[in-house]
Amino acid sequence: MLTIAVSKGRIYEEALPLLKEAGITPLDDPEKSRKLILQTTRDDVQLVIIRATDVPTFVEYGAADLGIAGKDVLLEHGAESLYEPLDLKIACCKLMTATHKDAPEITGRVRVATKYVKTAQRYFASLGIQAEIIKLYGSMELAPLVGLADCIVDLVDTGNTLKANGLEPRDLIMNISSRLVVNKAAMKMKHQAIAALLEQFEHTLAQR
Ligand code: PRT
Ligand code: MG
Repeated sequence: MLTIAVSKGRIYEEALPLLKEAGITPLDDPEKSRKLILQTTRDDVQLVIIRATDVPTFVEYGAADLGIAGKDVLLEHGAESLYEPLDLKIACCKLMTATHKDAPEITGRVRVATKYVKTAQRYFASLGIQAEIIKLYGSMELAPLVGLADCIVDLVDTGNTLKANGLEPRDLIMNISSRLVVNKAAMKMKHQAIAALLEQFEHTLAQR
C-alpha cells in the first residue's frame, strides 16, 4: 500500500488531474466527506487529507510514503529529511515582501510579520538587513496597517489580497510551486511502486 499525503483546497484541486493520469481517483470528495483517509480507484494507493503545513511531518515520519507540499512549506519545515524528486508545477505563486504603497524602501532595521519565520530570517540576513520577525498564523496583511510591522513576507498570486488592503508587492524572495516529497525509507522499501508513480507523473508533466 502507498499512502499519499495531500492538503485540501488548491493543492488537492490541482493534484487531482495528475493523480488521475496515474489511475488514482479518490472514492470520496474531501470537501464533502469528513473522512481523513480516502480510498482510491487503485487498491494499492490511499490518500490522507491533512493541513498543508503538516504534509512534510507525515512524510518525514513515514506516516505517509509520499506527499504533495508547497515549496514555501518545505523551506520552512527544513526538507533535509525528505526526498524531493519532482516539481509538480502546480499551486504556483510567489513568496514576496509587501508593504504600504507609500512606505520607504527597506534598509537598516526592519520589523517583519510573517508565518514564514525561518525563510524570512534567511532572506533578510542574505541582504545584510537586521530583521525582527514577528510570527503570525494568518491575516498578515493587517500587520503594516495597524503598525505591528513595517512589512510582511507572504505568498502572492493575483495580488488582489494585497491591493484590497492598500499594500503592494515589493521584492520577490522565491517562485513557489508544489513538490512531490518522498519518505527516505519508503523510497528504498517500496522502490518499484514509487519509481513507477514518479515516472507516470513525469510523463504527464512532460506533456503539459
Ligand atoms: O488555508 P489553511 O490555513 O488550511 O492552510 P494553508 O494556507 O497552508 O493552505 P492553502 O491550501 O491555502 O495553501 C496551500 C499551498 O498553496 C501553499 O503552501 C502554497 O504553496 C500554495 N499557494 C499557491 C498559495 C497561494 N497560491 C496563495 N495565493 N497559498 C496561499 N495563497 C494565499 C496567500 O497566502 C494570500 O493570503 O492567497 C492570498 C494571496 O492570493 P492573491 O491571489 O490575492 O494574491
Ligand atoms: Mg490558506
